[in-house]
Amino acid sequence: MSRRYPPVSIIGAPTDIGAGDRGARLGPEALRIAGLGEALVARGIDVVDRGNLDGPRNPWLAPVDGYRHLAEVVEWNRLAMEAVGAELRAGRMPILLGGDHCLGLGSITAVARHCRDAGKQLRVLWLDAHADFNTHEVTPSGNVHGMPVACLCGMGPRELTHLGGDAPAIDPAVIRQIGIRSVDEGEKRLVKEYGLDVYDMRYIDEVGMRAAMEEALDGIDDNTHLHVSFDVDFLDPSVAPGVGTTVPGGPNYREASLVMEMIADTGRMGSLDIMELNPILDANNATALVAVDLVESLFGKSTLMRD
Ligand code: 6HN
Ligand code: MN
Ligand code: MN
Ligand code: MN
Repeated sequence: MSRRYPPVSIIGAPTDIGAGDRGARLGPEALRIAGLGEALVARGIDVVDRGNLDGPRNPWLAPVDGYRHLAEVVEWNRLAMEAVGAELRAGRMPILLGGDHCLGLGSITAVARHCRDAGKQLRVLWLDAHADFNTHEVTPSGNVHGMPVACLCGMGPRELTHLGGDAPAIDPAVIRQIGIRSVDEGEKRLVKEYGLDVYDMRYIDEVGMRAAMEEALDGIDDNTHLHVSFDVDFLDPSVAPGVGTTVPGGPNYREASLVMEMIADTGRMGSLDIMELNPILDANNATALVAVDLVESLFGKSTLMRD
């Protein structure tokens, strides 16, 4: 093995509180059954599974003032923030298993705090079909999994924007969004206004995944903490059908492998979210197996002979 990785802690967040379909609450178990922990151990990594966070149940209600389940979303994100923060303080790499992508808010709020305390430069790679930059005014659904990036940038309800104390938790300039191909009308205006660095599928088709990733990773140095927020719907639905919000035209298996390998090559990944896997919509846990395979690539497994 060519590279050493810090010790890893797996944290399950079994909830679909921010999603439009139920089932992502089963994601952590599906990833465990697909062999996530064992695959990392087999790569020589020290892995501890902390088990699951225990948050409120999903009451499955209609939106109120543009948000579904806001109080429960806040509580799940508080739990995620505390669990991720504790691992970072212990010098370990947290892997947060969603659960729906609203949890990226809690996870990245903790990572941002850690970077401020440690004097590290933060870079967030948001691998997703969606920009997740909605607000309660423009959301078509009220589902908070469509809003975490906006909340991190200071736009949203105070309980979420100030989850870690200060708002905004991050500067939009630290974010690189990759694989984007579904952005709602009002959301598009906000993405432009905030100047998010978006590598959408049109751009990836034109320049190729390698060039897009080189740009997205440009400027990373020894002092960078790289946070990877991997929404499984980033992948083309032909590769990953087991998610609630499939969007055709995503990265295929080879392109996704290259993304993960190029991230691994930086050696700077310090935290990871694996989000939106919905085993109810999957077939024979196939999407979980693909996700685990790609996470192995994130930890240095190469499809080429470079190990
Ligand atoms: N995700 N833009 C849509 C919405 O309802 O806001 C879909 C969001 C999907 C969010 O996949 O993490
Ligand atoms: Mn997402
Ligand atoms: Mn998505
Ligand atoms: Mn920078």
